Amino acid sequence: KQQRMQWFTDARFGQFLHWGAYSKLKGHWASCLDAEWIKKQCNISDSDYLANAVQPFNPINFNAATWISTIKNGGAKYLVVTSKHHDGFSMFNTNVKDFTGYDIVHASAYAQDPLLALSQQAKSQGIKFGVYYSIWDWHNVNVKTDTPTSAQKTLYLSEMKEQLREIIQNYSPDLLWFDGEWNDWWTAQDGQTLYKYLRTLKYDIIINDRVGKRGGTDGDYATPEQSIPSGTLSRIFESCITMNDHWGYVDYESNYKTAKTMISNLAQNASNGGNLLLNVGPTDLGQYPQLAIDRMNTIGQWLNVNGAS
Ligand code: FUL
Repeated sequence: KQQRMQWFTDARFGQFLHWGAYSKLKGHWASCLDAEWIKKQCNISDSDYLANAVQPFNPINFNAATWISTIKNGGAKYLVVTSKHHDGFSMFNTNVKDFTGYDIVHASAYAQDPLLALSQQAKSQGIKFGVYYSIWDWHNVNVKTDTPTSAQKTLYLSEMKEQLREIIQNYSPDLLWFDGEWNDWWTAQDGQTLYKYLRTLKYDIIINDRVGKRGGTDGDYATPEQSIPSGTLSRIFESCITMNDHWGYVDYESNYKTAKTMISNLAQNASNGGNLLLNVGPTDLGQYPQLAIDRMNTIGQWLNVNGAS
């Protein structure tokens, strides 16, 4: 395991990307405000979400090479990008029943696969490629009720495994970052079974603890959220934090942390043996917000002078 985890523990710094159909709404639904949770928090119906977020989503300015260069200039060694958040919308080309037709290639105006472009660019620029996947799913017909029968759960599980197989086959990720495991129907045992299955598809893949119930032995590492541990933890960890007040894009973001704060978060984590996964929410048109680009540049400059190789 230590060998398998080596690139990750050496990396120290990764970039998190929350990007999906919700980005199209830029944080607004009438007077209700939210980012990647907007569908649930603002009670958007399936048909309204389809018509206003999913179908018109068309990030024409997306350029994978530019994103990866920004990540690299900032000194991050890997990225984790949302392939499917809680809204159930797939940001990649999926052909799995009950998911296909609700994916960026088949349902959105864009009709291209950004995950493919990102995985290729990451590989060519030497950045490790991680994929976020939400177990909780507000759209999949089998589990959207949040109280699936065991037959429905079994169906969802097999479809989810199929999707993860697509992801591993088509994008060869170095890491899988699960989330949304806290619902009532997902168990630690489900997590262990899934973990073992995924390792048979790619033996050296790294998987976070939210594949299970975030217990001390779930997955390969712990994922403190919006907190920087003040000391070492009993296992490998990666703190995920936002640059501002949201994970997904909103057009009213004003509260960016300073680059100095982010650098000190990074240094504190590194000194405690952990990684920092610093989040950016790209826009509906597929660009990094300028303030995020500025922060990445400043962090990169600091690391060039003060960082280890
Ligand atoms: C949480 C999610 O609910 C948030 O939307 C975000 O993805 C964060 C990293 O994990 O559990």
